[in-house]
Amino acid sequence: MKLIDGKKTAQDIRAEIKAEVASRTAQGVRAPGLAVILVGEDPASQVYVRNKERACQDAGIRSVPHRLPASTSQEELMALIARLNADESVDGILLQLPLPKGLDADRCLLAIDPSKDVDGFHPESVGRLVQGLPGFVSCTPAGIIELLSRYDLPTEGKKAVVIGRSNIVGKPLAVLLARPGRFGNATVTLCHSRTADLAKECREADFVFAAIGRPRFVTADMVKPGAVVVDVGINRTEQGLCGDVDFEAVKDKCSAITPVPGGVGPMTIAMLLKNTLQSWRQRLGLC
Ligand code: L34
Repeated sequence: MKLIDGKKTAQDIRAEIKAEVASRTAQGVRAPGLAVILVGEDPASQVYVRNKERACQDAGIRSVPHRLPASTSQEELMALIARLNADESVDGILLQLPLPKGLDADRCLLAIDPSKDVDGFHPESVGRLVQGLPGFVSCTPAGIIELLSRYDLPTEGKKAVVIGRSNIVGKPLAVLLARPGRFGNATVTLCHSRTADLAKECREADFVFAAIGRPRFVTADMVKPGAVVVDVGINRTEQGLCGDVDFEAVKDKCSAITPVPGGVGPMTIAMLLKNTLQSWRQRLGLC
């Protein structure tokens, strides 16, 4: 079994980004800017946002935090987004999800300028992804494809099962896996809570992507020997952080697997920096 080290791969990518930012800023180009909006006090979101801000700083990306109370109104949030859209020094706008009750995430995401949509959640970005047009791809699915590519685990011609149909992970990941290319061209099955026989679908898969949000949901009997298993779950249990895959049981059956923590999570952050870098290049005409 090969352990797919997302933490190490993310560090490599962050170093590449840092080098590019350093060489451009040394020539007098302004640093990339990412606005990070966090509404309320969700403890997991606070951890992720802190990790994102630290990664930005480290890479020479100016991160501008906007921490708002859970009592923030929809109109206040819309006004902030409008202000960030108009701010020339902001290349990317990140609205950390989920939002507190009473706020309409879809309305907010629709208000973000698609040219600053480094999270890839705007309907225009999603539409572009589905149509195979250039645009921002959401960070978690993009990070997964990047891992497959850097570990040379091609999906072309293989059967891929994605478990979970969220807008953030499952749906865009299924689209990416079906795109042309060596790390696409898979025959994709998108499974969810109404799938008739999920264990059977998984057992037939060469690649399993678990994004359900249920601790140790994927068990050894669901995995074909030699399959590649990617665990997208981050579940907080009494025994600490745990993925959607029963790692200890599955690790000896598969050919490669991502751990939790240290797998897909750090890649999500690396891809956010990469999207911010891409936006900065496009906005400043550095290509
Ligand atoms: N807007 N909302 C927006 N964009 C995103 O891309 C996200 N996501 C998801 C939740 N909401 C979002 C994230 O940032 C999940 N997510 C995320 C980011 C980072 C990590 C996990 C999820 C991460 O750093 N994971 C570490 C462990 C961190 C911990 O201790 O909890 C890991 O090694 O997996």
